[in-house]
Order: sequence, then C-alpha cells, then structure tokens
Amino acid sequence: MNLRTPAPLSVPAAWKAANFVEDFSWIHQFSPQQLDELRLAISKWRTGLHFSEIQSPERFLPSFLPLAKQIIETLATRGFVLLRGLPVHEMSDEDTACAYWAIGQLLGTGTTQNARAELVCPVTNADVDFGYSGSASQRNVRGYMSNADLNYHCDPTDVVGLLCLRKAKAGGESTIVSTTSIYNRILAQHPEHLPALLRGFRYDRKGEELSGEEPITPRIPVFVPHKDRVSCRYARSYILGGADKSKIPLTASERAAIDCFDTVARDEELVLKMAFEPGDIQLLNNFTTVHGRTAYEDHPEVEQRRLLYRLWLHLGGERPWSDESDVMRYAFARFGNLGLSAQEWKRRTTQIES
Ligand SMILES: O=C(O)CCC(=O)C(=O)O
Ligand SMILES: [Fe+2]
Repeated sequence: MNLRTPAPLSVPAAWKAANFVEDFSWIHQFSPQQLDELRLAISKWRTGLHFSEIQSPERFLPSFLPLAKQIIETLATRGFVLLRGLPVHEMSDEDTACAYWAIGQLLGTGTTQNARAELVCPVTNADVDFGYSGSASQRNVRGYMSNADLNYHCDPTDVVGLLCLRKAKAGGESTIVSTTSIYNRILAQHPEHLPALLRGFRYDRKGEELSGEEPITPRIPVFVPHKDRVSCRYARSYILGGADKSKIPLTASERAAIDCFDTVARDEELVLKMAFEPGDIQLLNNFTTVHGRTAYEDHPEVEQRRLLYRLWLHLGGERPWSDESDVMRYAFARFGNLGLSAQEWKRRTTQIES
C-alpha cells in the first residue's frame, strides 16, 4: 500500500464530538455593530440591485473584516463555524440573500451550484423522491430538493454555507463529522479499506453536464493524504449513480469500503449535532468535514416549509486542501453550469446572447 501518511493525524481538523461538550467557540454571534452595518448596507443595495452585482462589500461591512479573517483561519484548521443571529425575521428573503451573499464574498468567491446556475440556492422540499434506488441516477434528483435523510457527504466546493431561514416542523437536524477523524479511525481499525478509498470513485453528474461533457467524473479519491493533513471528497449517492451510469458496478471491496466510511461516520463519538435556528449560518470546509441531515416533516403551509440558502464558496489562491491535479476540487464542481463565479456566468450568458 502506497500511503504517504501512514500515521494518524493529530491536528485541530481531527476533532470528535467530545471536544465540544463545553467548548462553544465554534459559534459566533453577530455583534450589534455588525448588524447595524448590515442593515445600512442592505438599504443601499436594495435599490434594484441583484445580490450578485454588489461591489466591494468590504467597504460597507468594515467590522466584518476581522471576523472574516478569523473564519478563514478556522475553516483551514478545525474546519467549521456557525455564525448566529442574522436577523432573517426582519428581512425579506431577497434582502436576506443580499446580506448572505455579501458576507460570503468577504470569505471567498460564490459559485453557481446547479444547471440553473443558482448562486444562492434554496435548499427546500420540492416534493421529489430522493431515496437512492437503482434508477435514482436516471432521474437526476439531488438531495437538497427533498426532505429525505441525507447521508454524510461533502459538497463539491471549497466551503459550503447553509443559512437557515425557516425550520421544519420536525426533524431536519444537521450533523457534521471530521473526515480527518474518519481517516484516522479507518487507518487504525479498518486499513484494508484504504486502497479502495485512496483510488476513489467516479461520480454521477446528475444530467447537469453540458452536451459533449462526460455524464460521470473521472475517479476522485476519497482521501488524499498530505504531510500533516488529509483531504476528503465523499458523496455515496453520487458514487452509486456513477457506477450505475458507467455500467461498471462497484467491486465487493469498493462497496465494503464505502460501507465502512458510512459506518465510521455514523459513530456517535464522532458526530457533532447542530440544531439550526433561523439566522444561523453553518460554514464547512468540504475537504475536512462531511455533513448530513435527518429526514424532516414540514409545516402544512408551503410558505412555512423548511428553507435554507446555500452558498458554495471558492477560496482561490494556492491549493490549501486539494490534491495535486485538482481533480478533487474541480471534477465534481466545475462542469455544465456549475462552479462558475458570478462574473464568469455573466460573461458566458452575454457571449451566448450576442
Ligand atoms: O438540509 C440540510 O441541512 C443540508 C442540505 C445539504 O447537505 C446540501 O444542500 O448540500
Ligand atoms: Fe450538502
């Protein structure tokens, strides 16, 4: 076995649930000054501007700058934060999107997330049936459109943001797990699965690829160990979809390896539960955490359904977490209309129109 890091990693990214029984440093409550700046900025941006056209949000939100620096550092180390207290109850959903987008741009570059090129993507139950079955990959359904239980997965971007606007009537609990801890556990207790996980899997592109693009990705490793860190990409339903579409079934050892990943990820010792309140923004480094969600039941009124706004942020610059060839970073994130910045998307649509 060619393992560059055969030793378990003892780094802040390798956290367990027990680390946060009394430590709430991962929750940041917005300060009154930050909220005042935000309200004023929104009143300026509201004048017919689409959120993606906001220029230089840092000029309007100076007290967010030290916070943004700290969040970027924390995402690169522990890998997650929860920002609390965005006043969503006093804002229209459009103003909320504006505020959220502006905060996101202080951290990185927001990118498009689906075939519709949404930059702030509503995560809500659109009455689709997500449960994975042999034919689910043919239906090209993505989990965020359903109220189903979502297996632990990484979103295919550097950092994902989930802002809660409305909670479910019951369920819909978010949980996160350190993938560095999952790696450590597999290394110590189930090393026979590492070769399959290091080799990786081909992912279903769910029909969101453009014509001429492959419907499935090249092989994306689940783990890429570096000197003192391990980067992870994992999404079971997309792996199963990739096997279906390529008509190359997973081998018994590949299936055993993803079963092992899921079993370890569900270990109570590793799982940190987060009950979202409206106004909470969960930010996750997708190379060092996986997230999941329990199934949920909505309120009967459609406008009261659980609603999150999702951001995908690219942190740019050198590769802080990905693999050498960037296949982990981009293969599952930059195809079709996905993975484009607002400017790139605008350029593409302008070219098509002219
Ligand atoms: O609904 C949630 O809590 C998580 C949804 C999710 O994982 C996603 O949209 O990527
Ligand atoms: Fe997700």
